Amino acid sequence: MRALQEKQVEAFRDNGAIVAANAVSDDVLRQLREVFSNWVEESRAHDAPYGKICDGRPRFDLDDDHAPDHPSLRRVASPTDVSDVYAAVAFDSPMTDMACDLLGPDVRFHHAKVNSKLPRTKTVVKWHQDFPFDPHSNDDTLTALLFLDDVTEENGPLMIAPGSHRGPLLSHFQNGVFTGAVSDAAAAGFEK
Ligand SMILES: O=C(O)CCC(=O)C(=O)O
Repeated sequence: MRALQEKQVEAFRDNGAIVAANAVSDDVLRQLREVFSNWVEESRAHDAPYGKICDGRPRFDLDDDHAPDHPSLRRVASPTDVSDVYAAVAFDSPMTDMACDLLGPDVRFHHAKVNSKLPRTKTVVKWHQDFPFDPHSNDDTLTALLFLDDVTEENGPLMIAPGSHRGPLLSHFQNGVFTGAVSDAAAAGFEK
């Protein structure tokens, strides 16, 4: 059975993104939030990024305003490796079915992460395109972003630039260094 309606699939093709409800059950959402809260609590005991994923990078990434009484855990890399519920959501959930409707039926999981913008922390995610982070030989790829909290204009909502999936691919380098963000001029174009 399909998880998305045809008009949602068409909207995805036209705009490059859709918002879809009920990607996980209420109980699974509660479990995801609980696991994440535990990671935030654990982060209070650390003063530098910690843990390790398979390529050697830290699993738990702290922003530079992190302190024991002000946790600023901004990213958890590969949560699917260390949490059964995060793995279940990635591999077998309504969200997975939605990804299959958009790309499938044959799909391959690439990676997962948790981005967080905790209250009163410095964390920002700058305008970027995902493709340059994980170049592929074709563009049959997508990012499924599951919101664990209600999203408001005040708590760091994700923004997208509809239609930008049609290109061009923009440089994420400045002075020869990969910055993970497009130039200020390109970002201003996205915000129009
Ligand atoms: O959390 C955000 O604001 C953006 C997330 C995103 O674009 C990403 O993780 O690639």
